[in-house]
Amino acid sequence: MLPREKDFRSRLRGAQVTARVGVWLGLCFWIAFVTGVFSHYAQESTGATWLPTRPVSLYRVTQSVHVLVGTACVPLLLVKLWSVYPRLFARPDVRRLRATTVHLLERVSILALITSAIFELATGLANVTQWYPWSFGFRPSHYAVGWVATGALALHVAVKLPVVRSALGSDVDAAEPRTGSPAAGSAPAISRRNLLRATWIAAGTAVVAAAGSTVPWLSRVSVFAVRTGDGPQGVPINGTAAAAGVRKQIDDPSFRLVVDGPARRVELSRRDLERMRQHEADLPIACVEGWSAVGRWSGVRVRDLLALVGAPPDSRVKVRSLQRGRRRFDLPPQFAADPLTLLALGLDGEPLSEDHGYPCRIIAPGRPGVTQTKWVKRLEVVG
Ligand SMILES: Nc1nc2c(c(=O)[nH]1)N[C@H]1C(S)=C(S)[C@@H](COP(=O)(O)O)O[C@H]1N2
Ligand SMILES: [Mo]
Repeated sequence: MLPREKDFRSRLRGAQVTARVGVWLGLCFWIAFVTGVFSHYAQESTGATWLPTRPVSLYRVTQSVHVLVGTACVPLLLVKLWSVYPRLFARPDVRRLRATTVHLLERVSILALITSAIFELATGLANVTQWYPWSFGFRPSHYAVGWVATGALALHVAVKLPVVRSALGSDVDAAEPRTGSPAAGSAPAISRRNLLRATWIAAGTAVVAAAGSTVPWLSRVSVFAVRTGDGPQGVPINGTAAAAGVRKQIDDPSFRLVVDGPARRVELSRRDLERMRQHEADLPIACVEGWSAVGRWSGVRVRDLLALVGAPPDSRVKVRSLQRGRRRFDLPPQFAADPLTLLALGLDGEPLSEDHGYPCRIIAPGRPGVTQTKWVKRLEVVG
């Protein structure tokens, strides 16, 4: 037989705990939503014309925050679900139609909230560890379900506001604020206050354990950090040249970069590119997965290449990689014109390694890592 709500007698559960954990959980979800929508639009294939080029670490900061608040949500959500799950077994009085209807409606909204929240955390975590055990696209689904979760959350907050208010106003270890009952049942082994402390510590530990992917001095203690800044030339790599199937082409001495503009079209060997005026830029690679690392890139300004083919600096540039079937990420005008946007030939004083995009790759300030195309073969001015 199914248990009933009153069969769960732990005094550790209570609206005081649920509300306090819920406030933090709601805040983290909201921050994750805002930074997530930003990240989604910053990755538009045709290039986000609204995206500022400064600060250069803009996406690094927003995406680290996104992944870290998401990580904090895992222990918070577990404690919150634990604190309310006896309510799953509450049964409405079916003789009262209205109460039953309200009960069912509330249950449906809670179901949407819980499933979407679990979906977001599970797919997000899997993405951070680069584990894609599903066949649907991560980004569109994570984005769409983010809206479901945020909508369900707004409804939930509105419905629960009176309970939350009264629970936050009463002492954590006091009896239930609404019923005022002295909460019968066995004395808990720890107080609610200590349960909350343990929850904050768990959330903080999860964040510190993951933050090393993006905060260098934390990398030694960050056991969950997948990327730690070790990789060729001090910058991690996401996909190798071998995995991208480009090794043969990048070793080919007849490689020519094609730049296609309104006045002419030029073909440049790596040698030709090296003979052009070289510039340096300290810029981060900041991956959607939450890791990031700064490199000292050197190479040719994209706007100098545009000048070669008679295009104004603020042109929109289509970027093509040697890698077949790779999604395209154009350079919108503000990035093409930026003096820090390079067609990089070197990293950390050495020629670019194969896995970092040899013979040449795009590096632009403030953009998502995924848009920093490696193994570039063609730049085409499209407007
Ligand atoms: N052609 C190509 N460019 C690419 C990728 C890729 O798979 N293929 N990965 C992107 C992603 S997701 C990131 S985060 C950065 C990683 O850059 P790095 O490998 O030089 O660190 O490159 C981007 N450029
Ligand atoms: Mo990435």
